[in-house]
Amino acid sequence: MNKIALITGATSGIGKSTAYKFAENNYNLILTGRRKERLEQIAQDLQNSYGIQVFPLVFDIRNFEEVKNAVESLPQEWKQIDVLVNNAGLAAGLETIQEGSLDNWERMIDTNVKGLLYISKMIMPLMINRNKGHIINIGSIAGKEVYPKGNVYCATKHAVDALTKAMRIDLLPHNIKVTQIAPGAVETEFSIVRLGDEEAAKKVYEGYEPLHPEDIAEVCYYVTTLPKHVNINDLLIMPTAQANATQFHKV
Ligand code: NDP
Ligand code: 8X3
Repeated sequence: MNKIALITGATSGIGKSTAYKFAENNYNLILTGRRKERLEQIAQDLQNSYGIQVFPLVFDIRNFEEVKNAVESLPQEWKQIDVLVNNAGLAAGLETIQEGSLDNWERMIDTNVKGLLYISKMIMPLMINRNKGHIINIGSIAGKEVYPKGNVYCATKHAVDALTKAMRIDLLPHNIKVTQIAPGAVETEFSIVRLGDEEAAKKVYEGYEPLHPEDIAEVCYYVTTLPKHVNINDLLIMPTAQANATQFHKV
């Protein structure tokens, strides 16, 4: 029987590539996001291309009732979740902390921190019941360092870093692996969402080769392939042309 992975934020970028990587490796997939049409089109394509089954769940991860109803709507056989990829997330704005907007702060905290907690709260008991599972949290270089105008986004990713460590401790008796994958710059819709401007977003990746979402998907799958007794706790993955949060070699 195929294993099951639930990937949040699968309508785009890292989540979407991760869905293709797990599908290639015969996982059945629960894919989530708010954009229903995209999710259904991706689900159809994965089913046609890889002969796996996909269960799309459309919800806003910031709303616990929606998250709860969605997970409870899964048929029993779909609740045997082997891998949870906590990927849905975003940055909103790039402003000094004194100029930052409350609306942007709330979007980031509600999505990146509370959303990750909401979906985990629904899935952890299912894993505990089966005494197995693997949770992969997508952190960021922004969860390891703080950079100018990164303030609240960096704080949310530092929270992901802390929650990953906390999960590893509290889930220890339940045989559940917990891994953080923390990327540097990856070219996705991330900067379009952050800056609200496609031209400005394009410039973020000019003059060097950023990571591609497939690079992260590859590693995300790799960490699930290790023997039962081996867990990768934390991986910081950068473009070769990026040394840390702020230093790039651009030509
Ligand atoms: P994208 O914008 O391409 O993808 C973000 C995904 O998150 C989308 O599928 C989106 O789905 C989903 N999402 C956002 N808000 C919500 C919400 N409220 N409810 C449900 N789903 C939501 O960006 P990336 O692929 O780059 O981002 C994925 C993760 O990687 C994020 O956690 C990001 O912080 C992290 N990251 C990104 C880096 C980068 O440079 N790109 C580097 C390091 C980490 P929809 O809009 O359909 O709801
Ligand atoms: C996204 C990468 O450097 O913009 O997490 O914070 S960065």
